[in-house]
Amino acid sequence: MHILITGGAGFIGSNFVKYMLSKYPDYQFLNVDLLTYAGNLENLKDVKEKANYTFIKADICDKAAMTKLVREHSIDVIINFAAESHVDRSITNPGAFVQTNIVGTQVLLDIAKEQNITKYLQISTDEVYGTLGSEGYFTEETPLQPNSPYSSSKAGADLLVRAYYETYGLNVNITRCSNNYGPLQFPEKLIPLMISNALENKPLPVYGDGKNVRDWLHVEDHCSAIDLVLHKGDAGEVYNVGGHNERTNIEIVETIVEALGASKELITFVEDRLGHDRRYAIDPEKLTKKLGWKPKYTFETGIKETIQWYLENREWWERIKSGDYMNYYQQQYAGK
Ligand code: NAD
Ligand code: TDX
Repeated sequence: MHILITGGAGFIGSNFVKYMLSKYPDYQFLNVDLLTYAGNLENLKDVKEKANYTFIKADICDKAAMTKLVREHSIDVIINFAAESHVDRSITNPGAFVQTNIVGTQVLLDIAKEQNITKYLQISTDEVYGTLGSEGYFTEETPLQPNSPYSSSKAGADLLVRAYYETYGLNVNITRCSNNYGPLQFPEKLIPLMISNALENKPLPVYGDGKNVRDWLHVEDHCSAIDLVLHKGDAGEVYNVGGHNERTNIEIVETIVEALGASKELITFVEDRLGHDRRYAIDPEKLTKKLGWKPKYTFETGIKETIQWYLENREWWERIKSGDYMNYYQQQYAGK
């Protein structure tokens, strides 16, 4: 297989590139990433010399550039991770989300159709389903009711993927996973933000009452799910990915504080996120029963290993936090 991975310098994409390179030495991988604030080639320094791996900087919205790359590298599969991914940023700047997440997906779908791509795999999110009350789970049949500009743009992309299957018969799959955590996650997201702030003895900003629930998935378990869908997914199907690890945000923050021996006094309740979804929880039965997926991590083992990774890779996140990210960070938390 000749696989195009877009957004492969980001958190999940770079974990996936490494996972696939070690599992499939006979496949060819082309990683295309625009290297926005979230893209970091340092994530891939261990694999950059591999003969079956190429990185090229490009924008998925640039049809001419992307078509040329797909042709030159004889691509037969596209896996689209590239996105603007942070909900808080989508609240302050929705335009960038519409551009990359919707227009970028449509450009890739057109290329897939025109260049006879054999499989197009869209990496989506459980956030397209909206929010749950205290009971129930998202299944693949749950209606799409996205609430943030981010999740709306991901839902828009999912609908285009569906349309290219129904209208043109393109062989597509969509995966919708819950919140990922693990090594190489950009420290604007809850878990790496809390770990790194605790290590720097900085306040730990918890939105609202801290009782919003997220369903946590280790990034390596997400990678194994994508691998299965890539090889065994039925055409046109959606697969939810989640490991039944629901936790309130305050539980997560307290777990981190305890593991690091940090002071509980750092926990600071701040103004809530606008339109903050209350609870996400995935029913992964289709993936487990039909494709035989089984997560390797429990939340307890995964969070322990993840905290250890951030302890051992302090320079990685310190470099990010001291750069451009600081401007955004100061703006985001100003007055909170
Ligand atoms: P990320 O923000 O860490 O990485 C996104 C990558 O896409 C970056 O490397 C960035 O440079 C690249 N990119 C952005 N715009 C681009 C463009 N126009 N052209 C090419 N590359 C571009 O995000 P992530 O957390 O790794 O998420 C990856 C995918 O998984 C996204 O589609 C996201 O919606 C989805 N997802 C993430 C989570 C999560 O918990 N992180 C959960 C569910 C779904
Ligand atoms: O400082 C914070 N304080 C806080 O209480 C931050 C950054 C977050 N939170 C809360 C908001 C959420 O309830 O923690 C929860 C998790 O927040 P994020 O890490 O921003 O993730 P979330 O908004 O749930 O979205 C993530 O999961 C689904 C990813 O960023 C998305 O890309 C993915 O689709």
